[in-house]
Amino acid sequence: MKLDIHENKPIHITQPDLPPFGEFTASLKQIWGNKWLTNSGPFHQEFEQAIAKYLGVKYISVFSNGTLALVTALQALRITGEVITTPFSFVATTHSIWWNNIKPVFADIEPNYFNLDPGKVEAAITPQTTAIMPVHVYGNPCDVAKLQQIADTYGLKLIYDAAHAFGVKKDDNSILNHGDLAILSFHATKVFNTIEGGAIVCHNAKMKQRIDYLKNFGYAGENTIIAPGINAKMNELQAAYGLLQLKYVDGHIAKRKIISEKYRAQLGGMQGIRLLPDIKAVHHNYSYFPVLIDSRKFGKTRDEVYEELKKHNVFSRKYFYPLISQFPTYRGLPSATRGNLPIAEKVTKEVLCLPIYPALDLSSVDLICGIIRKSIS
Ligand code: T4K
Repeated sequence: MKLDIHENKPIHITQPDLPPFGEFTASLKQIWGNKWLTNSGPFHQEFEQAIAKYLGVKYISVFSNGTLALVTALQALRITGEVITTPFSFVATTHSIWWNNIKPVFADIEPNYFNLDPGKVEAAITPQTTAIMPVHVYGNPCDVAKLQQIADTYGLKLIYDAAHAFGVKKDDNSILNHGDLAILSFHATKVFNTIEGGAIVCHNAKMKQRIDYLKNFGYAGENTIIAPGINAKMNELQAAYGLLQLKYVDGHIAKRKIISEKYRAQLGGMQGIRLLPDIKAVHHNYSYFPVLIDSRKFGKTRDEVYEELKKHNVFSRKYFYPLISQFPTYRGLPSATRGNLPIAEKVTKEVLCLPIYPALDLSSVDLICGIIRKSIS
């Protein structure tokens, strides 16, 4: 196989999907006419309604980004003390806890899909625990039933970081309907993007109103501030762009599925390479394509494969390495002690996410798999 087709054109882990330029300029024309740029304008309102319908959720409040949505979710539920969370995520998950002056407590992940292990969550509960913040890593659903059972038993709130889980359904029900709140990210690198953006999904109108107040400085009417809110509003340009994206996202997910199947066909069964199987009852979004490389069986380490791909201008990513608990900011926490999170510590050394995005052509997938195969020959 020829391995040099892309020598001059890098293949990144992802590439954002953009709506047709002409459609966006038409929206911009309207915004220029409205002279309404932010603070819950007409596009913002229309987008919230449209996206709630698309996702199959009752209430949603859109944000300027996912991190501020996480920070605000903890405020909305008045979380204090300790929050049990996963070390195997993007660092924003734990940062949102820290920014609220709450102590993050790391619990280990389960070995199949790398989500928080409910048994380990239960073992980490103390009198200071007030909430659990799991992540649906790579869009694969957590064990929502068990986590809810633990939350109910111990009187804890459950806030899902669903940044990777746009459009994911389990048994035909949006995964976002689980927990007290679920948070989305619409960052450029996500399945659905509004350039930057995010959202909180909630289950009743009162909670939506509280979240809407909090993202707008705590304003409840012209002269009333009900809490020390923040500025986390999505602007009209992002909302208009998001409305257009909704028309195309199903097609984008369908293309991702084809790419994922191509990777599976090429890499499945390769000695030392483990893939995460799709789950039957789940409508996946194919947001990431993680592989685990067992160096003893494969003959090369994850880092060697990463470097080999890089030599060919293919930029895979080690999502998530290092673990959040291994960063200097958090490694002093008792729950971050080495040996306390054995599964996460193993997975973080073996995992590599391969490029996946709708515009990635199948010949590039062949190329990437060819480089991986050739790295051991
Ligand atoms: N919770 C979880 C579980 C998350 O994964 C994230 C974000 C959050 C919370 C926070 O949500 P936000 O506040 O971000 O809404 C990226 C993203 O910046 C981050 O949003 C994402 N998770 C994380 C997993 O990945 P980086 O540092 O890897 O991104 P970057 O800039 O290196 O981009 C990756 C590649 O994508 C580039 O090499 C090329 C391509 N790219 C990127 C951008 C931004 C493009 O082609 N065009 C672009 O505009 O963090």
